[in-house]
Amino acid sequence: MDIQPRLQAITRERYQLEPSQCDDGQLYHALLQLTQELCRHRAAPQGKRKLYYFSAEFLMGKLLSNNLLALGLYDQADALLKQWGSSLANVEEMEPEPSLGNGGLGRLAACFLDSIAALGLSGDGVGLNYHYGLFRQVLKENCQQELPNPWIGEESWLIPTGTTFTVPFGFGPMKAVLWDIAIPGAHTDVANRLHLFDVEHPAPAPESGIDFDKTDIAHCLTSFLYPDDSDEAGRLLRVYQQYFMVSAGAQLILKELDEKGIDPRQLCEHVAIQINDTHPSMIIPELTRLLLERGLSMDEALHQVAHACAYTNHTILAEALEKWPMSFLRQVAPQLEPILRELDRRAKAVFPDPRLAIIDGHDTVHMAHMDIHYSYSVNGVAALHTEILRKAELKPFADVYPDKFNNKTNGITLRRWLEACNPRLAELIDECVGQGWRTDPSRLEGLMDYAGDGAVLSRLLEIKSENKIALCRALRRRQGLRIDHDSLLDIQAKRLHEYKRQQMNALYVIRKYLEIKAGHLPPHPITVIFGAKAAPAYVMAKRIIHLILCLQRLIDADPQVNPWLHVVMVENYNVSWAERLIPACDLSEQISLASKEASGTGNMKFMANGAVTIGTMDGANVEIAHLVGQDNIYTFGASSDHVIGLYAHGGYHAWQYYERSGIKPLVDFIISPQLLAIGNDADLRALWTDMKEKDWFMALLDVEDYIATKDRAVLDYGNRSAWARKALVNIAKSGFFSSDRTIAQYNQDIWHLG
Ligand code: 26V
Repeated sequence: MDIQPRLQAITRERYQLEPSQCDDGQLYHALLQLTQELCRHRAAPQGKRKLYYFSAEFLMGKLLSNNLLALGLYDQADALLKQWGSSLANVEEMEPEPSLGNGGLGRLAACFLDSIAALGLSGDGVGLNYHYGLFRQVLKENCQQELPNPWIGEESWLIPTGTTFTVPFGFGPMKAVLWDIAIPGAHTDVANRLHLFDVEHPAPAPESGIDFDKTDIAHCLTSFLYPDDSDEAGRLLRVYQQYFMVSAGAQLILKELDEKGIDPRQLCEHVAIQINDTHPSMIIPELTRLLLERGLSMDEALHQVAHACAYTNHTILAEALEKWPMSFLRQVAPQLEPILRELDRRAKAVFPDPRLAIIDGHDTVHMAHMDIHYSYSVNGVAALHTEILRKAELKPFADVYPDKFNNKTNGITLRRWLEACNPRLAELIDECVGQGWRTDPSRLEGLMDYAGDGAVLSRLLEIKSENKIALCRALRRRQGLRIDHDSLLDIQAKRLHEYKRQQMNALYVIRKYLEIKAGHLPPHPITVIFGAKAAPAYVMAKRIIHLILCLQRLIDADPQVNPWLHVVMVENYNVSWAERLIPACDLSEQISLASKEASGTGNMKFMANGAVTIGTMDGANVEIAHLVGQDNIYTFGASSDHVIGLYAHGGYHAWQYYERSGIKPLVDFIISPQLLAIGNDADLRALWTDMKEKDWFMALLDVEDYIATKDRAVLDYGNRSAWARKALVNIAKSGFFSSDRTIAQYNQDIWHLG
């Protein structure tokens, strides 16, 4: 299809200008309109069963390039824009990034929508339309500050549907307004939808910061994703958000069934509901309630619900396994209480073991327990994670429901995370193995034939180098930083959490700093880059950011050190930053405490872009290591079994490790005069104390092994052709981590969409 005439007509109509006279903002809006028109003409996929993927987060990233790629118009649009004096890259700068997610779980949901559509499966997302998103991170005075992140302009990807539902809150009914985002499938002619529910009259952005009236449910329910839940009003608001999403979503499901003329007594034959972590769990009692209203008996309703719902667990961190006091639920949705009590009564009648209870002795409702009893599938997100769920975290459940438990190792869409973000690498792959990998990622394996091909390996290094230059340019433009693009780029980009151990990486930086000051230079310059947001109420995470920023300052100002070492904290790490960082990365940091990272998905993105991983045997790192082999990954650290044993027996004492001669000077440097001169005394001291006395995620247990392993990687990096070979093997083996494979497995084992 030739899009030039329509684009021309749009710019004439909108601006009375030819495309070549338009600025990038005008071109962006013209392309947005065109893309929306083309998506509108796409039909929904057909199937006996339709999937509803319920998630509190969909971390979509910018949509223009992705949608053009799916429509098969990417190259044509780019060529036209170049002809008109711009480019897709420039025009894309005009697009605000939708801010509907937080980290891995939300980005996974977005990759899944992309793959579901690309496989031509009938499946829509259901979530909330947050106006100010997570938050926008600003780095000021060596600290993170939070600002609203508005992304919905006059025109956006949101399509008004005219559909509304009434959500029956305890305080009275509230209207839920449905907006849609089209999800066109690549290599198909169908499109699914992301359904986002919103309040009728959203509140304006807070004047400063992200504080707002958490009790003003009617206007603020969709203001922010994960409002600060350190107080009761914040926690209640989260329950309001969750019930709003599932009540409106359940009504949407029943409306669509009605429109197809299907009796709700056959719901489970026509509907699959994937519950993405526990945030949407109230879909179970809510759908049950609505089916009872439609005349089904409790037995009939529960049969339908339990054969429609499937639950994915994304974390084993206890604090993220949600449980709500019944008093909260009663306040938000009193009509759920009798249903929840009945669900609990029935579960207890069959399984009296109190560990399996939905409602415990304190009248607290355990959402994951409800999900497991009333779903037909429970899955973990990587082989190790599922094994830990089965053998430890959820063992009592796996013992009574062995057949419900299954693994679905996460995946990423290579369309965004390779084709779009690293087009030169994609072209090189085309030249080697043909274009078939774009629809069948297992063909990336064909690259293994080039592991000894000097010409291909040097092309690979050239492409990496170009991507590094582009990243350094972006860092200079956006943050005024001067980074040596020839240095080894070592990147840790993910949410900030103690279990992910950015603090351990900071200890490596301190070690290098001290070595350089003592005259021991590394074999080549190293740049350690962090991208991370800390949850606003997570004090320790903010202190780790503070430490990193203080180190950045210290090193930047030291001419003895900065030719050899840099530390960079990227401001406001988001999908767009990830798309620049990942193609430029040499060494990918995946250093969580073994057993704590359910899967990780950044690890897969870095690998597919030819970064070599340094990582613990945790989450999907285990599968990566297995695929690429020990020569092509740097693994270190205690095993998950060992770590689980330490927690079980209280066998870890940070101070024993702190006293070691290789560790103490690094930890003590946190409160050195140099750092105290830059940073905040109380914060650095609190971090120091925590690290040597508590260190809940055992950074000191692994830090020596980590430093030795990383030093080995840094040394190996000097052998450029051997390093390029490692990169090539990583790319070749990354096909397994395509979310198309993951979704095909979900469909085959769980959804059966037909
Ligand atoms: C839970 C909570 C609860 C307290 C308030 C804030 C908050 C925010 C997020 C969550 C859920 C986090 C779960 C999550 O993101 N898990 C990640 O899921 C990825 C996709 O499966 C996986 O790759 C990561 O390893 C896992 O951490």
